[in-house]
Amino acid sequence: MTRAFLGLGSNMGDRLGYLKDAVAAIPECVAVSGVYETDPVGGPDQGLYLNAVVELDTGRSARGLLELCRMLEALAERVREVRWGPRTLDVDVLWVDGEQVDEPDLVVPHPRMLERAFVMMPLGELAPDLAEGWADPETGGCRRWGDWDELTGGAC
Ligand code: PH2
Ligand code: MG
Ligand code: MG
Repeated sequence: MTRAFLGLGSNMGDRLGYLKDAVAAIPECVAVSGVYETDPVGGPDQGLYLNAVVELDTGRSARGLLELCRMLEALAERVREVRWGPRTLDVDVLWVDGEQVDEPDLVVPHPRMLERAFVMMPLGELAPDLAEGWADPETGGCRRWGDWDELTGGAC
């Protein structure tokens, strides 16, 4: 079994509800970070995101995790329109211990995670080893909303 991390984001509809449903549908979930409310980075004018990171203890490869991410997004009836546009749910493979992938549809570790406070702040709660040395230049638009357990009743 391998330690892996997925990043979750939502900025449409019942944002916390989408995060909750996704976490509940990840069988190998072992921990969830706090939930952060974050300014949108890139893309068109759009609403604030809720972001969180989930830790898994999994037998799936990075490729298998990408399939899980797509399944979770389909559960949230995500419609792909503009790149980096508003979405009910985005789930990205951030990191898989011991695995590196560089393919057209999948790059792991996630190629932009170090630029994104909305990834590194929640990731740092679960994996200080992966966030060590990372410092957000501006603590850019990323506010901790609350603990997962308090907000959701602890589903994971
Ligand atoms: N995801 C993006 C683009 N911009 N901004 C925030 N705050 N949170 C996100 O999850 C996010 C984003 C592309 O996946
Ligand atoms: Mg993303
Ligand atoms: Mg994505």
